[in-house]
Amino acid sequence: MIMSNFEQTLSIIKPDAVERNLDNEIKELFKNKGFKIVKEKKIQIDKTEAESFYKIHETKPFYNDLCEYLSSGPIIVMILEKNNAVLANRDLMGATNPKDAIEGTIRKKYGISIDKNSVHGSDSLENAKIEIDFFFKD
Ligand code: IDP
Ligand code: MG
Repeated sequence: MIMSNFEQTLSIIKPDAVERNLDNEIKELFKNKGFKIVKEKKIQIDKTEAESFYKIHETKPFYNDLCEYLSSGPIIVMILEKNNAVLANRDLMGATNPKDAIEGTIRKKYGISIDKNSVHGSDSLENAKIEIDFFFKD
């Protein structure tokens, strides 16, 4: 029996990548890996929205900088869909710190530093649903 595990996950192309006009290249990497971009929009969020989005990190020392950063410029938020999308996206993104990211990953290719690491991706199916709702609930 073929097990199918079709999922949706939330991806964000972060300000450092949008600023360098890397959005189309990054979208191509997703498409080449078999992701369908179901919805996408280019937006800029304010700091309060960033604080809400990253609430799980509110006790971390980098929380304030992280929220300042995510709200510092335009971002592209996308719903990505494919089999095992959550894990497949985490694999394609690479390690949080681009220094630790392996060859072939987005963060290895484009990440500048641990904070300017070019992309966000949901870390679980449960959080994917919450994050998709956060940006696309209408
Ligand atoms: P992830 O983006 O790989 O899921 P998380 O641990 O969820 O990593 O952290 C969210 C974001 O916070 C990271 O993408 C990164 O931009 C930033 N971040 C994580 N750890 C640090 C740190 O130690 N210093 C500065 N920024 C960090
Ligand atoms: Mg995370």
